[in-house]
Amino acid sequence: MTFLIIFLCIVLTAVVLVQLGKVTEIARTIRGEADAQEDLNTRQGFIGMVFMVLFMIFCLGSAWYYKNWMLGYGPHESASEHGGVLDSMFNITLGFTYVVFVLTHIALFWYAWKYRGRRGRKALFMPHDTKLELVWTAIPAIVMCFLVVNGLMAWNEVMGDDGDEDIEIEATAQQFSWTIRYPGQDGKLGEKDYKSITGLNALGQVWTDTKNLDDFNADKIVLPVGKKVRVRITAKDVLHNFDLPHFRVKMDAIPGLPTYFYFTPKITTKDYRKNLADYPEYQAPDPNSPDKKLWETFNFDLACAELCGSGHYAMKKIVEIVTEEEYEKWLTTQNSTYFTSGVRFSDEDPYKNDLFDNEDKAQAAAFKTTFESTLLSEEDKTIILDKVEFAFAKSELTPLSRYQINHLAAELKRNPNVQIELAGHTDNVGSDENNLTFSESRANVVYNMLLQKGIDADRMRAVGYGDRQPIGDNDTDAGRQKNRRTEARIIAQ
Ligand SMILES: [Cu+2]
Repeated sequence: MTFLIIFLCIVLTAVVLVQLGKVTEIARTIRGEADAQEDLNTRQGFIGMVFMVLFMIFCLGSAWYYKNWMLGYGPHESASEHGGVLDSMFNITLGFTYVVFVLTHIALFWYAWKYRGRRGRKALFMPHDTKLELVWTAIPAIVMCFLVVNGLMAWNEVMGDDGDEDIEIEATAQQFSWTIRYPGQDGKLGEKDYKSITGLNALGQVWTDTKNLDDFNADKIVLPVGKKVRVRITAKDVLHNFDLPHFRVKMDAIPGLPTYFYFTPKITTKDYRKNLADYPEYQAPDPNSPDKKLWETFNFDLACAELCGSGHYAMKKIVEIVTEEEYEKWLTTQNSTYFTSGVRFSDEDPYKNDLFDNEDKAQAAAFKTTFESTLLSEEDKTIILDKVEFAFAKSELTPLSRYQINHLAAELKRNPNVQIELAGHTDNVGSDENNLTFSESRANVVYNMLLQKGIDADRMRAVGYGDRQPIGDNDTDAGRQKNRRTEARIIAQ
C-alpha cells in the first residue's frame, strides 16, 4: 500500500512538472522568448543557491548526527598506540579537502547565479591564462607534497620495528575464514612450507621444526593490553585484507607474499565498552540480543577488507583485548596444540616412533600407579602391558613399545622382591600349536629386553598361552585386538 502511494505521488509529480513546462512554454510565446529565458535563468540560479545551502546543511548535519559512530570521533578514538598518528593524518587531509569542498561548492553555485544569462551581457572569452594555470597547478602540488610527506612519515612510524619485544601471531586468510596461529610456550611460530600442506596440515607447518609443535590455532584473537604485537599476514588462495578497524590496522593478505603489521593495543575490550556506555547511541538494545544494550555486546572485529568472493562477509573474527593476567590465564586454557590434537602419531608425524620427555614421564607415572595398585591388590595380579605391541604377525616390537618395557624394568628395580611371569597371548586366528609358539616367542622378546636392562633371569619367566585365555570377543576386530596382548603377572612379592 505504502509503495503504491509513493508510486502514485511520483507519477503525479511528474505529470505536474510536465504540465508546468507546457504552461511556461505557452507563457513564453505570449510574452516573447527573450523575457521568458531571462526569467528562467534567474529562477534556476536562485534554485541553485537554495540547493547549495540545503546540501551544505545536509552534509554537515549528517556528519554531526553520525559523529559518535565514526572511527576516530566520539568514543571511537583509536584502540592502538599508533592509531592516533593515522587519525591525525586523516584529519589533516580532511581539513584541506573540507576547505576546498566548501569553497568550490559556494563558488560553483554563486557563479551560476551571478553570471546567469542576461540581456546585453556577453561572456568573456578567455582561451588561456598562464598565471591562473600556474596558480591552480602549484597550490594542489604543494598541498599534495605536504600530505604525501606527512603520510610517508606516519607510515614509517607505524610500520617501523623499534626492536621492542613483541608477541607474534599469524593470520592466514582463505575463502572464507581466518586461521589464527599462536606461537605457544616457546613464543616462536614454526616454519611453514606450502609443500607440506595436506588434509591434516592445513597451514603446511613443517613438523621437523620443533617450534611448530607447541603452536596452536585459536578461534578468536586474544591479546594483552599494552604489549606490542606483530601479526604475520598471509593468504592461501586469493587476495584478502587483514583489517582491525578499531586499531587502524589494515594490510593485504597476499598468497605467496607474507606481509606483517605491528601494533600495540592500548585499551581492553571491557574499558572500551565502558567508554561507549557514556554515549546515548550505545544505550539502545542490541537487535541480536535484545536484553542487552549495544555497548554491552560490543566487540572489536577482525574483518576481511578485500572483496574476496561470495562469502566475503563471513570472514569475521572477534578480537578480545584483556589484561596481562587474563591473557596468561587464557593461554593456559589453550592446551591442545595443533600438532598434539591432530598430527601426533599419524603417518605425518616425524616423531611417531619416539615419545617426548613429557609423554614418557606421564606414561611412567601412570604405569607406576598401576604397578603399585596391582602389588596391593589381593586378587588381580595381572598388568596388561597395553603399550607393548608387535609388528603384524611378527615377534618384533613396535618402536614405541620400548618405553613401557623401560617403565616395567624401572618398577622391578624399585621393588627387588617382585617376581613376574611374562604372559604372551594371541587371538584365535591360526592353529592352536602355532599360536602357542608365537605367543611364547613374543613373551620371550619382552623377557630378553628386560634381561638386557639388568633384571635378573631368576625373577622372571616367559610363557606363551596362545589363544587359551581370551579377554575379548574373538569374533570382532576389536575383540581380537584385545586378545593379542602381553601381560606381566606378579607371581611373588
Ligand atoms: Cu577475504
